Amino acid sequence: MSDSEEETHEKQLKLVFLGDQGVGKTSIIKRFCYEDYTRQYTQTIGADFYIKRLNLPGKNDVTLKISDVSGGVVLNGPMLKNYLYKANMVILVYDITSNNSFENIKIWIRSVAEAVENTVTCAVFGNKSDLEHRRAISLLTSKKFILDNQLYGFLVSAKTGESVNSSVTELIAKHFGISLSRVDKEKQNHILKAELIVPIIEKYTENTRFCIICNYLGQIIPALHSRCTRFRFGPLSPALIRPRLQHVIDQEGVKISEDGKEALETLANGDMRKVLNVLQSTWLAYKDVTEDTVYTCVGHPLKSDIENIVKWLLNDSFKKSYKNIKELKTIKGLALSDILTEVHKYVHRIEFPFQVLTKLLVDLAAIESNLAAGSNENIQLTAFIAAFQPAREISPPE
Ligand SMILES: Nc1nc2c(ncn2[C@@H]2O[C@H](COP(=O)(O)OP(=O)(O)OP(=O)(O)O)[C@@H](O)[C@H]2O)c(=O)[nH]1
Ligand SMILES: [Mg+2]
Repeated sequence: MSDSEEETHEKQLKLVFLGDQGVGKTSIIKRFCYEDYTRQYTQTIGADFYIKRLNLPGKNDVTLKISDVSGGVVLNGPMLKNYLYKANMVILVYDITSNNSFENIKIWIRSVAEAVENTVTCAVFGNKSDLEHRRAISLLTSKKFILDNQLYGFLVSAKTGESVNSSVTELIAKHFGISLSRVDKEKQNHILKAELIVPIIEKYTENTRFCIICNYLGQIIPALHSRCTRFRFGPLSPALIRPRLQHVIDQEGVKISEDGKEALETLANGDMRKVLNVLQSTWLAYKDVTEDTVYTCVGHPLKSDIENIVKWLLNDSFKKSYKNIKELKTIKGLALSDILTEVHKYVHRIEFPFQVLTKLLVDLAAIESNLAAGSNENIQLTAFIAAFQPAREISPPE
């Protein structure tokens, strides 16, 4: 191969992020790809996919295909195998303030070993290093675990951005046998501050118009706001999503039912990327896209699941409701937050006395807020069942 061919040679790498729910996988990826961070927890449904190009020393351009797999993925199911298909590297993430998430890394490692056919490089990221005062896993314990299992280990914070870029870049460089100098490593942790953009805009204002594409407008400093005209792009309406979805279905020859299309639109909430991601995942797993397979694929409760849950909540004893819901959650890999969202919609269709309904809605809102803050799912499940007790006592419906 000539030098010039070597220079233009593109490297590719598939990188998969795994770990318990809420440990910060999506946050790390967004920090790495977009220098973006939000405190709001939005659970990943199924998996999201990202592409990032990385320029490594020696004119080595790497295209990273990053899969962000939901912590709720069923460990022994076909989906994990699909997401890990042809993966080169797996980053297992735990939250340094959660002992459970660290303990579960062992289970994730076992599941990866069972799911992959090729060899993959595994690394472990201890996330939320900014919460050092709440650390639950000692440095010694994590170091020993990394050494015993011959893994790469890093401590990062998606919130502050500490070590996120440098750790991922170091891993990729190691994978391709490229060595990074100290200057290369420092470059990775560079964060472009809004304060730095203002002087640049002012310097070239005579002959240049700048266009800033961003999320979270509220985080842009006022000095930049005042120099900009704002255009907002909200979620797409179903009328815009449907023709594009149909186009993809026709081109790819996907077998899909009408309720399958509706399920995709409902789950995506106006995000076309989600529509296509979920379509692709469902088709890969089931080859037949229907409402049931879409919801099963992303671990979202089916309508019949919600009907059963409400029936248990309103008719069965506390103990039986808990047992049934817990079993359903485990078997189908459902998240309580998804169950709560769907039950909340369902509750509006039941005729409760006004005071009972308002109390129930306030209680459900409190549980939702607790879950978003990352509280214990089991405790919230008991609170969820308890919230329905007054409703049962006053008007036990059919
Ligand atoms: N303090 C702190 N909070 C973080 C950090 N990274 C993520 N979080 C918060 O943790 C919560 C969960 O983060 P996500 O990135 O959505 O978690 P995830 O692992 O993708 O969760 P699933 O999609 O459910 O599997 C969010 O509220 C984040 O703001 C961090 O480095 N420090
Ligand atoms: Mg996520």
